[in-house]
Amino acid sequence: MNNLIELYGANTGNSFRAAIALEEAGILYTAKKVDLWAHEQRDIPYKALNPAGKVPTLVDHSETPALIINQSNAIIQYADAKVPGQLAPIWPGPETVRVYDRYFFFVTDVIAPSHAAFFLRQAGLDDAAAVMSERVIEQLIFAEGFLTEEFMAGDRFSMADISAFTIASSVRDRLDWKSHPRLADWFHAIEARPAVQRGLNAFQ
Ligand SMILES: N[C@@H](CCC(=O)N[C@@H](CS)C(=O)NCC(=O)O)C(=O)O
Repeated sequence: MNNLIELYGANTGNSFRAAIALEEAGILYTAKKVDLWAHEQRDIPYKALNPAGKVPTLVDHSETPALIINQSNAIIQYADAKVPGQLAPIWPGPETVRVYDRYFFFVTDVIAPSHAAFFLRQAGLDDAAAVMSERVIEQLIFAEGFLTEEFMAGDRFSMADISAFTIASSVRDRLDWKSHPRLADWFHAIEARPAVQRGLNAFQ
């Protein structure tokens, strides 16, 4: 626990992503649960930190003025910059390039369609939402090809595993794991990591 760094979040993939990144980087923080059902994300004090009324939000009071980060993937970048070498090999080098390449694959080609599916469903466009949801599954299956070694971007855990794991978790009931044993083994190995478990339980 560290009162200088606060992570506001809830039991959602975006919040888990941020918490897992802090845990894997070994950054001490205080988790602050935002009750989405009670619409706390829309309360004025919280919206002063996150005008979009979304989770997660990281506040680093060790900086003056306090550093406020509203995007889960920017929180991953923050954790990587604060403790270099934990979430990606230190730049430059081909291993680092591969980590960033795969990380952005999950951010833009898998997580983004999943967000799009959510909004299409909310708009009542169920057929379009289904196309986007299917795309998420297809892209995760495609990513099984990345697993030539133990992790999504080589032989060490990285931010690519964080982005991949959180989106794979959100569709775990729809993925045909039996037909994708390498993906299944990777998923279970990531899920079993103590820091990942701490991140998943941060907002209980
Ligand atoms: N791009 C943002 C997305 C954040 C986001 O959409 N958060 C959702 C939960 S997954 C949220 O706070 N929803 C509450 C609401 O919209 O009222 C990120 O990656 O952090």
